[in-house]
Amino acid sequence: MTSSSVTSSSKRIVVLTGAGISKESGLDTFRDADGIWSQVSLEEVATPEGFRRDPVKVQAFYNARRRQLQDQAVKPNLAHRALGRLHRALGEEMLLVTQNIDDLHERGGAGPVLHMHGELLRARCLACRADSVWTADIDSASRCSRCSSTGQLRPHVVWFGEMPLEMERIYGALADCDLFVSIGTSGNVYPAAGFVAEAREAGAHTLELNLEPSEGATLFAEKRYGPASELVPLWVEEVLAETGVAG
Ligand code: BJW
Repeated sequence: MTSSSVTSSSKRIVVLTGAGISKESGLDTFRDADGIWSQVSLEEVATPEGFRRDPVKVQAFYNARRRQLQDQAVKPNLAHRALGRLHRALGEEMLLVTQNIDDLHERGGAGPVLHMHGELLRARCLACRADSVWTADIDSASRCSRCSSTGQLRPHVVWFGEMPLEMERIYGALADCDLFVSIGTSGNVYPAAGFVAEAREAGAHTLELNLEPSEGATLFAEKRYGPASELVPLWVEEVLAETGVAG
């Protein structure tokens, strides 16, 4: 990260977000009582083995979520918008890492966003390995826009047992940050659940913003609990006031 865009009191910030930040936009979380894993089996829809066993079922699961994401009713909420404002103000001093595959951070004004578990609006070709923008359903007749193979597209998402994206860049930023903030994630899924320990090791202040204490709550130096749409805008105001950067 460079220090060109902020004042001398600036901090290098890594923000990690999870499904909780998109809950108030109408997207289900995974592990809450009414969450996605209470409706479908994780092993069947979020593993490479599940995809090999029943690709039609897995494509249907992601096709439905892709359609829902593009529904007019699903919009960035106040938390996404506040992070967008912060990201624009801090520029490269802030790395926004999300486990979410939705595009609500981008629509809320943030960017570039590091989607460590992939993106719902992209498809990956098993033949040429390229990923490209994909907003329609994927089925056995879908054709790769790069190599023209048919029936080779899968959702561009990271399933259990697969390597999350851009890990080197994330660990580099964690080793070099002054502040690590985790928002709306239960801390059940690694490697993301281990980021707080990396940031502590680097001497960073650590803050959890979540509806309730996460699995790793005791590792955070500071914690605030409540809905993201309330906590995040307040925290962003504090950071902008501290750094003296106009939001
Ligand atoms: C609100 C709110 C509101 C509600 N406001 N908050 C140790 C080290 C390394 C790996 C492992 C390890 N132990 C085990 C593993 C393997 C495995 C793993 O973690 N398993 C666990 C179950 C134990 N991990 C993997 O396989 C990963 N790959 C991997 O590890 O590669 C090797 C590697 C090793 C070492 C270094 C680097 C790599 C891949 C994980 C892939 C996860 N994929 C999914 C699905 C795909 C995308 C999709 O379909 O959407 O990603 S699973 C699912 O969980 C999804 C999410 O991104 C992820 C995290 O969930 P999240 O966001 O935390 O959601 P919830 O529902 O759990 O929590 C929501 C929270 O919000 C709750 O706390 C609520 O209270 C809160 N909330 N409303 C604020 N309004």
